[in-house]
Amino acid sequence: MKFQSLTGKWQFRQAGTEEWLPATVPGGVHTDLLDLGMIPDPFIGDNEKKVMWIAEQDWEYTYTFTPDADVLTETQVFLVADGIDTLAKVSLNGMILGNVNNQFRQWRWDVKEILVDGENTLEIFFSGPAAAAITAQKQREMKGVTQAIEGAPHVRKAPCQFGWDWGPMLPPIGVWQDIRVEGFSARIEEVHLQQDHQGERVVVSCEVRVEGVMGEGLGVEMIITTPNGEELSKEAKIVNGTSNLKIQIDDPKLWWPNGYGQQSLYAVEIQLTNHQTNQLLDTKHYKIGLRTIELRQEDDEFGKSFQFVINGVPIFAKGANWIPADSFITRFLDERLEKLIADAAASHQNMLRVWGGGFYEEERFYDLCDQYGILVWQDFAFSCSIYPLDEADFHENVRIEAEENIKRLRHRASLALWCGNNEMEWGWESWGWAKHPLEDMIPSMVEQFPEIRPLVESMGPRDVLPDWETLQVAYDQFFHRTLPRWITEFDPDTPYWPSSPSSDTPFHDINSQERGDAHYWDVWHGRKPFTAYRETYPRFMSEFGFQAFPTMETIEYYAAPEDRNLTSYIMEHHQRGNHGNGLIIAQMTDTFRMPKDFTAWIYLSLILQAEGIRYGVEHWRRNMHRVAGTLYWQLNDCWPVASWASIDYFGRWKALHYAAKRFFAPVLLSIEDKAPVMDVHVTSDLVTEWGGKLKWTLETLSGEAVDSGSLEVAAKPLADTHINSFDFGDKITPENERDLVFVCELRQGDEYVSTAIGTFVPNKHLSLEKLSPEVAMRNTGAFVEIELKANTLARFVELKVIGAPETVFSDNYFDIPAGRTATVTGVLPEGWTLEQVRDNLKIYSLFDSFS
Ligand code: BMA
Repeated sequence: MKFQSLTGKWQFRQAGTEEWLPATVPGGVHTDLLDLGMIPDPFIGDNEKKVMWIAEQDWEYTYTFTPDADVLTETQVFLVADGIDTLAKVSLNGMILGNVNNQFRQWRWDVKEILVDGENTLEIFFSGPAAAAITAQKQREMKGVTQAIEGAPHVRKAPCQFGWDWGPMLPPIGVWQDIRVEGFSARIEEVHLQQDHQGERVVVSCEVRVEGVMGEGLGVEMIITTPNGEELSKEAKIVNGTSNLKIQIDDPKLWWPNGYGQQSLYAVEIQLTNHQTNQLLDTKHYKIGLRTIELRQEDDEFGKSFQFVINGVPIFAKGANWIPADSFITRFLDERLEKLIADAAASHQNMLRVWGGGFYEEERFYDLCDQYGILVWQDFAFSCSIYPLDEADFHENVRIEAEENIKRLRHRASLALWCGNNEMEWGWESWGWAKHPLEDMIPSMVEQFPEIRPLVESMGPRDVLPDWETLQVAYDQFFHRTLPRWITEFDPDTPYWPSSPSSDTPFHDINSQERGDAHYWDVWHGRKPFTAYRETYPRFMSEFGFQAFPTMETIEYYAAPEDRNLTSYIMEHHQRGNHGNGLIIAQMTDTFRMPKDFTAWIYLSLILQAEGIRYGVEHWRRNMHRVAGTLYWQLNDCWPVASWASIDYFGRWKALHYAAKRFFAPVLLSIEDKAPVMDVHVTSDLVTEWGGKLKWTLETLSGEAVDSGSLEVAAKPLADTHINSFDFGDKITPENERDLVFVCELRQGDEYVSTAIGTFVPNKHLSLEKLSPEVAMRNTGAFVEIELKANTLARFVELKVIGAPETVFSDNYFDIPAGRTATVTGVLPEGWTLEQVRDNLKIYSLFDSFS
């Protein structure tokens, strides 16, 4: 195979204008205009509004090139685009190759007869996606999310790019992935790698499909390189364009999710050779991990389980939901992507859900997930909307999209689940997309009982689409029959789930506590207290979340000093959730005292989010015999904004991410606080028993023990162990409850493991005092080690190096009980000395937020 890349320096212009301007491919209009300094940074202030016109306009891109002689002389020559975003007409030398209309598909055109020896001109005419969506919506109304440009469901493009409750309305436009010319006589069209685990060995099989000129001597070879560099290979002939090969691997090194073992990967190379001419025609490279996967759904005392089982080990899924990492993904550097995945792994996450409102991720994303042991729950790209699945063209477009992406990703070690969509079965069940069966009776009931008229009128006008029944039938057909059939056909080894959330009992009880997965939003959208999490026992919690502002340095990026007030126009512009800032404020006052200034507001919002999610996760982990996973909403952001993310757009850890590192730890110490009773648990994700010691004290905030003791801990493997129930009913009184806390410290031998604190009143009522820590700092190679000894109970201690906001510490926003010493490490900022860190270290704790 001969390749000629067509990426690099192109030209572009707004349709109807004269002048061509320099462009970059892969890339897009927004980033090209930004590079030219022709638009302001859309992420600052309300600049988004000033650049929204871009997606309403049409744009032209052009590239002139001379084909390489060896490409041109091949018998087959194709122009291949891995991704075009989204609505475009592609022409070569004035000949139209085709109209494209799907961001998620690859496009291939035979250009053998069109390419000339000499200069060729490729032109791509893009139609504005916002304009197209709005026009299509006028012809046929679909339902979508309120924070998005109308009509988005008509366009096969990442739904959130049109706007979301955390994302700007800036749909990108451009060639967003590789584009090239391919010349070949025959090529590998398709490879299907499968594995059969037979006790002490694994047989890897490979089905190869070849396209092009089928000569006599065509052969294929599979070469597997084991993690320790050994090569195994097998050859076979191509017959009728296909071939099947098998290689047996003895003593396989299994691939495990993060926390359960190594992520051993085997390199697989497939070579297509013409043995008559001794010519290597094409090669493909893959990395596979040897593992079995099962989504175990067995009847049990609670209903039906929903448990991922890898290599026979039931996994408690710990993770988050993943959204596109940048509104303009083509500029997102590999290093930044790796940092996000590494940060997920560093907080003991083992699963990310590639949520259906984004796009099927790029290869680099899955490479990282394979490498870091992050299982991928992969949604198809449908979210919170009604799509025109009854339209033949739309359906066919989606069919090709699904087939291509299933085939592209099915060999991945990290791929754990195919899921039909995000929250659409929920929409049909309870968001008023479908009419209630009794609804047609309402007019006659009003006639009969006039007194109910005000009630009926207060419910507002009916909002169903005129053709909702057809659309619901199309939904049912697609997600419950068609798509699962395609999965069985193309990837029978990966489980399928119709929607998230779902109980797999179509349109019925979709957020059930008995079966399937659940999304629980009553704490955020419903304004219930964090304690409400403890009333839920889903079989798998695939979404729940609580917002916080991004870190202060990130706010400083988008909000000028005069805008740094929670309800200012700019702070509300960078908040897309309905009443978002109000919900934060309300929940905050249940837990904390009124913040004294803007810095305190931001700090409190961060620790509030961390506390809320901790509260939920600890409860579900304690109930791991019933709940098999929690994925909080959401890991990351696509622009700087107030959101549910634990890592903000610039990659800075919010308090939640540090909390995740603690509450997802393989051995978790937690307190189920039901003041005055404190139940202590140790939950373990280890496969062997864990032994340690628990030291507990009931003490004053300044550290005088009222009661204390210690207990041996034997934590059962892959289970929760209830250590003890402490009833302090006889010790806690209205007079002392604000000055007493229950402190648990877990150790293994000499090694400190963790601390948990239970309070008898909300944090806001604790009689906290100012922390004046003794601070000691040391340099250990590239690291700085900080020791803090607390004079009084310090809650949610925040460490910051002013001027180096990217510094990640081994822990942060942690508690230090009085008299104890906390030790944390961080990477010394590049070019900094220990002295500089000392001078710029800011220590802040809960007390400082109100006093
Ligand atoms: C769920 C998600 C997203 C949304 C989030 C926060 O509904 O699937 O659609 O951003 O909650 O509201």
